Amino acid sequence: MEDRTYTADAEPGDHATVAGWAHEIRDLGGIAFLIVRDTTGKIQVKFEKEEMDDALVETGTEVTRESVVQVTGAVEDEERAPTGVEIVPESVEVVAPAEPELPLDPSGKVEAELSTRLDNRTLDVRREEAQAVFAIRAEVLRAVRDYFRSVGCTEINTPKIVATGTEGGTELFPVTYFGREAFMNQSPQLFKQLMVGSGLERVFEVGPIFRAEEHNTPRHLNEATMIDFESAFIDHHEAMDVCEGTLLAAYEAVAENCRDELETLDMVEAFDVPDEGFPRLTYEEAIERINATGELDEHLAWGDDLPTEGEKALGDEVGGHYFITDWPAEIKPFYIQDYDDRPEHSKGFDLMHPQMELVSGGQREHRYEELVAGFEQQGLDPDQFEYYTKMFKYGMPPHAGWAYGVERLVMTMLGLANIREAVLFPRDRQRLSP
Ligand code: ATP
Ligand code: AMO
Repeated sequence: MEDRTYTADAEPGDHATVAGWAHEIRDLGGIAFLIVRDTTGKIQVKFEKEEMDDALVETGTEVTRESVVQVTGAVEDEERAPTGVEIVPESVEVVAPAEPELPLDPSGKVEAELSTRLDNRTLDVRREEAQAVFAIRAEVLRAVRDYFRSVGCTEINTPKIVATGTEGGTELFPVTYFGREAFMNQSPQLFKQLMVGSGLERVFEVGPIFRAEEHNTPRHLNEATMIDFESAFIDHHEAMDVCEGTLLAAYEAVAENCRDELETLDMVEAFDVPDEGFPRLTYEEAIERINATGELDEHLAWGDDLPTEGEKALGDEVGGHYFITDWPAEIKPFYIQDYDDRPEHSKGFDLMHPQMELVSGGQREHRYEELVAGFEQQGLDPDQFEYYTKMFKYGMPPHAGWAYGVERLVMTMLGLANIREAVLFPRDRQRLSP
């Protein structure tokens, strides 16, 4: 609409046309108000019944809530109006009517179940709180891209229909690909590694990943968005530096550019940009400290994966983000490099938020013979991965990288109780539409 003014830009003295949703109608007898809401905010439209055309008053005051309306009139100062200005209308048009019964209340006054909200996501994201979450998610991705640019990365896009898994064989969604077996990608892992061996050297990708995990938890999705980073000529310690830098860049951008959204979410006080220099605990230190908390029924032994309660107990103790390094080689994937002088220890790391894991990463095995041997140790057939391994014969530099789950980053940043709050159209075991 060429001549449309956003509600936030309407200034006293303007003759303006605003368009948006009928948020609320207050009829006080001789005077009535229609509140029009658009993406920038709300504005009051005043109907003085005695002084205005009956048809105009009727259209403006009998419109159903959440109908799309367009109002043209004079913008005036009005102290008593919620935003200090109001429109005295000359015309009101109902552009798209809404049925009187709504599946949920977009003003947020009446709370709806999460499943009702997700079934009606369009109406749900008319709520200010939901809009704020997705505005912040967008700001996180913007900041992350800027940060990657500042450290010399090229953005890439890799295939989502693939021939092999990377993160363990059981969690793949199969697809039929012209009669051949194929899968939805679990991670861009192998492709991003192939690109550090190319002329690009240092790459990142923001894209979807698919995991047929049977989990039904508040922090797992079957389709998630990952931020993947991979760079030639760095080791796992330098990869952790970039990993921390990415998180700080995202938090700083939100603190600086999303004040209104944080206010809407009542997060202004609670939102802290973490301090630099996240602690780096070895896996061994981590299990010792978890055992010392006494929170687990059984003591963890070397080689055990960390159970959720263990992660939480340690998270409570550390009280902020921290890395766990030097994981047992046998619980990290084939592409992670082990220490030559203690091969049972890997150069894999995780970045933890006190509540959950946010990132996995590590130094990669770039030596062809060792890589192929690693497949065999994990019971995988190296022939199936030939498209990947063969490029390690033609000059593959040492490299390292990691991946964040975007939804977990946003969820932990905003203290959301369920990861589904951080994705527009979540895919979980029950939900395939919308
Ligand atoms: P007016 O300023 O139009 O003469 P009023 O004092 O005669 O207002 P009513 O017309 O009966 O009162 O309005 C009812 C209520 O609406 C009052 O509580 C009044 O303060 C409030 N009100 C009137 N105009 C506005 C406005 N433009 N914005 C917000 N509230 C208003
Ligand atoms: P990993 O499997 O640990 O590592 O995944 C990286 C991060 O992605 C997020 N994530 C998920 N989020 C929601 N639902 C899921 N089902 C889900 N699965 C993963 C988590 C997790 O920490 N290739 C390696 C990364 C690397 O080494 O570069 C990988 O995929 O936040």
